[in-house]
Amino acid sequence: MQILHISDTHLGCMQFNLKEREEDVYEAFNEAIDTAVKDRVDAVIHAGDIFHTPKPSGTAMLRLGEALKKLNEYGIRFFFILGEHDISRVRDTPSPYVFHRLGMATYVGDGKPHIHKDMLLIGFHKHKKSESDDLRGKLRSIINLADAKRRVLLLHQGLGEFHPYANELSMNDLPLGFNYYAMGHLHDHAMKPYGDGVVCYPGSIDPTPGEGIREFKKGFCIVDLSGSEARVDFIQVRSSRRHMEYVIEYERLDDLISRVREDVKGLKKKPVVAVRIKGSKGIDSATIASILSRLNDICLHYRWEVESTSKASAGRLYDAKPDIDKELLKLAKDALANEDHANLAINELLPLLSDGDVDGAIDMIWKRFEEGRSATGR
Ligand SMILES: [Mn+2]
Repeated sequence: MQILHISDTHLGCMQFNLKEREEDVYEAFNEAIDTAVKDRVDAVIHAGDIFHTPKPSGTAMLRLGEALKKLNEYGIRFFFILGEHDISRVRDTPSPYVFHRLGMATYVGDGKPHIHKDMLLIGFHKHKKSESDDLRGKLRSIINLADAKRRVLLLHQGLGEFHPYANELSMNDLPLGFNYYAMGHLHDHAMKPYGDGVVCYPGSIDPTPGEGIREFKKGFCIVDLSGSEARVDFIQVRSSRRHMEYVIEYERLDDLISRVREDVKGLKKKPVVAVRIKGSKGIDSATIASILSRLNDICLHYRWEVESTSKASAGRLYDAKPDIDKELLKLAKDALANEDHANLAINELLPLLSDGDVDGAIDMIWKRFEEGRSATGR
């Protein structure tokens, strides 16, 4: 029994608003699907954040549909749960669920046991941090793992042991008795042994906007469940567009162009480049912009920032900003003088609007308005 575990594909995601970056994501996804076919795996399991937004573009829907069609042709079943990016905050059929309804894939985020060959799959869709207690209860109530030989649990949650700021659950909240804990949500690949099994995040398949520009290794996992222990192979995506980081003194900025030119030799795709310029005085932005404009022919995209030599650089975080969220909510409460309105603004509207989902935000306001109207009996 061999499965391909993938997560956080964010189909339709377009880093820097560039069409090329959207294509990179599809290319990475297709690599995973081609590997599933080539290795004749018994199933593909997706641990959530299939699409980048709850209302994906037609192209993103089509690319998933094409992948599922191919898997179906080879008799490989696709099982999935939903991540927060897949779930609309208004009542609507989640986009990936369409493929479940059409019989092309199987949704397993309902907490019920699903049997596939000699494997038992149980999954839960993403639960918000405020629903963690509810999810813990559901996880505790998983008993009687039937006589299935292989047992796999799918979750789209942050575990504190893997990321201190994304601690929706701790590993101890996971029920024992599974051979493999197929995780999604964290975008860096990582795994740890737990009980008689392995807890594994494959990570995102390509950098998403929140991840910034940094060197990376992206991929998916081939998991062999034939033996008593799960054997996990992380397969790196080969088509990834390189992200390159350069740190350079302001005075030596001229040298950078030839250095980058040398480094991009042999690359199939023009890279994305981040330049961190060090220096303390006499820094002129116009000079920097003019020198770096020569990167335009050799890079797809570049960004630069001046790093004051006296200041420590801030860490990069994504999918995890509990303190900022809390602070925003507090400011909104102060400004609106109404806790309900502040919650609506920060927890419901802001996530929709920051994804550019204006229709979703309008739907949300209508829904609230109608709920309010029925509550007052009018
Ligand atoms: Mn994600």
